[in-house]
Amino acid sequence: MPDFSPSPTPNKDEKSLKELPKARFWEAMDIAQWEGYWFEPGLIKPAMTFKSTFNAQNDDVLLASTMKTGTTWLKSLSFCIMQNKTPTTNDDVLTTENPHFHVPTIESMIYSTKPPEIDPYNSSSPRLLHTHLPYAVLPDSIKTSGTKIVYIARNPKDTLISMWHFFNSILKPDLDPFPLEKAVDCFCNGVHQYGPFFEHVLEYWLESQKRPEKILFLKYEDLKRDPKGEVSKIGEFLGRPFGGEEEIEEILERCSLERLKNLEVNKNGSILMNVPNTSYFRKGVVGDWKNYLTVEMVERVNETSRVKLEPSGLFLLDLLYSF
Ligand code: PAP
Repeated sequence: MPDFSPSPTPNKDEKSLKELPKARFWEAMDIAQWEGYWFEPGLIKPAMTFKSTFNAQNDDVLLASTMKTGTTWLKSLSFCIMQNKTPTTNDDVLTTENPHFHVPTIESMIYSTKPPEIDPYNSSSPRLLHTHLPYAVLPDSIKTSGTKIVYIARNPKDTLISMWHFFNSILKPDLDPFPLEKAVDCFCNGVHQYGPFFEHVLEYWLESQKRPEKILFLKYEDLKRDPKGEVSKIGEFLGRPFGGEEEIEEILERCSLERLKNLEVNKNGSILMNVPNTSYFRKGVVGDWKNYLTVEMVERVNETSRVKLEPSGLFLLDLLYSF
């Protein structure tokens, strides 16, 4: 892995990092804006290094998502699919480590509590990797090689509620939750980790429309509605079609929220600094936003989504439920 520690004589990138626009997320966390997106500042140097040095190969697979849209599920499913076998109980590696260990998120590896299963910069292909970075800053080698990208998006209201629970538990465990009205505001203005959400999903969506053989664009709600159909689609896309329905059922069971949540390895410890493994697994339902958002909040998020996504043919609102 490249060295991300500050150099004694700051280089151009390090100097320019200091000049990036800054904001305070939820009055609790500093974030900085790079290439139009907001990040916890420690992620920006690894993101720059990834962009400028990563050498993708034709058979690499990159999973991509913004936060809280189903990353952990997609990592688990893709990991099992890429293993290309039906593991017996004894060699089911999902029981040995959290999915984020098996499929590292490239830019946040510096915060790993132990080195992830593979070093993206030094292991040979095919590599199964993940990033939360927007499409625009992906390395050119990923865009121009045969590397396949699988992106997962989610209803913005459920994403927001998932994010609200997550950051409340991480940033404010002993305090009252951050006011939801303000959280809606930050979300719609795009001032949050890996935000703006809407531009993030739109970039991948547009690219997937241009190059469907390169980017598979999934929706969390479709995976919930038709898990077998969607998992079969992932297998086909990755060149690892399933032999039969039982194989798909087995993988779905292996990667189910209930099962993963109750594995010892996910009930304890932390794969990334300050983030308990338990926090990746909550309810995993569609439409939980109804339990939290007021009519005004719903209208604000819906309107943002309608204006920003729907003219491009991307519909993420209430695919299974209506308000
Ligand atoms: P991340 O961005 O921190 O990696 P991510 O995995 O994208 O988080 O999203 C977490 C959401 O996925 C949680 O949703 P919730 O807050 O609405 O409940 C989590 O419960 C859900 N999730 C995690 N694992 C699974 C799974 N195996 N099946 C379905 N949903 C899951």
